[in-house]
Amino acid sequence: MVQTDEMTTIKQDALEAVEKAQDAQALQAVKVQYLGKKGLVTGLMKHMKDLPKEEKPAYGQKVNEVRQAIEAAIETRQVTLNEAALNEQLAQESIDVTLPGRAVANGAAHPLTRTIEEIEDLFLGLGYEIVTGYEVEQDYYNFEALNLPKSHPARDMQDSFYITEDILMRTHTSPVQARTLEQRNGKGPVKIICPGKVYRRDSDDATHSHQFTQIEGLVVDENIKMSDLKGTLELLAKSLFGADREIRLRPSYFPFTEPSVEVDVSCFKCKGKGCNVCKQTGWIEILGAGMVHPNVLEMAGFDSKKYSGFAFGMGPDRIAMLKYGIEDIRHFYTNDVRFLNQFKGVEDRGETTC
Ligand code: FA5
Repeated sequence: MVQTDEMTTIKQDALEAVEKAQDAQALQAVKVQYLGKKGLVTGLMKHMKDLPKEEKPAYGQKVNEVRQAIEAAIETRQVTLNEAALNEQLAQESIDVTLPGRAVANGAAHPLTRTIEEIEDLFLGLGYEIVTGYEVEQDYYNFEALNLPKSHPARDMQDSFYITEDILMRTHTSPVQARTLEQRNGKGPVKIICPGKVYRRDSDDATHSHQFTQIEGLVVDENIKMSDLKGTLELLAKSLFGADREIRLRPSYFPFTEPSVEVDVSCFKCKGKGCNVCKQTGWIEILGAGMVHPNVLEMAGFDSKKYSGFAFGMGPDRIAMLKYGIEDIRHFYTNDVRFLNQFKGVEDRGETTC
């Protein structure tokens, strides 16, 4: 029978072609050639119409057997080819354990973090607690509780980002002292430092950033005097900038301290002779400070006749700039690894004298 011979030939050719296929692409071509819509096996069905009715079922069954045999062969071949491809890939990708390893890119502490931690270490050693507050703060704690009522002109000293009429991004870390005093229910001693981020509507330049850091210090107890403040700040200056540093206090104004001072440290570069770092003055301003205003104590529930205290607020950004000779504050906030890499292995310049 012609159709049966043809069927046998097609089957044998197909099985041979399957065995010869060397990759998935060749195997797919064989599949299309024999089993595709216009393939040879599909073509065999066309003979059906010429067959007597009684032969049609048997013929159809045989064509199906041929199709199934070819499909099974393709499937088996596919598994073999996949295994071969995997083995070849594994052979090519074998690991050479004798190759030298790749260097690990390790980081270093950010100069600001370094400076803040150095200051924290000093004060922890002096028995201070670290207290953190809220960056989104109530107007009351940021200003009013610090002796700055709503219409006070000194509010202009700190241009603020307001969120609502009564909520703002804190402009300094001083609200943490107001909150802490309130929580202590009029009972001393209080001895805290408060590090954190603060925000002001200052336009950014080499020494100003709209976001920067501050560390607040507050000590409240019986008999706290200006000399305690001076001694503490002297220790801070020597610790940060070297044991031979001196400080000087200049009269200043902050609504929450009375008297208030600006604190300068003798220039660590020229030792007071005058240079570009200290703008030829021999002194560098590092912070604001003063004796806690009695109104601040009273508003927080402390008896200002019994208790007195000192407070100070410094900007670690500017301290880090001085310590590490960084000429632009914006470097701290742009995360440029070329800048940050320079601080790998940098030792602190200051000596801790306590
Ligand atoms: C204050 O913020 C007071 N709360 C500090 C204080 C606390 C005084 C307790 C008395 C008692 P002042 O506005 O001067 O003060 O800011 C303190 C420090 O923050 C400055 O010495 C400076 O180092 C830093 N600073 C201020 N504005 C900026 C800014 N835009 N960018 C970077 N640092 C700034």
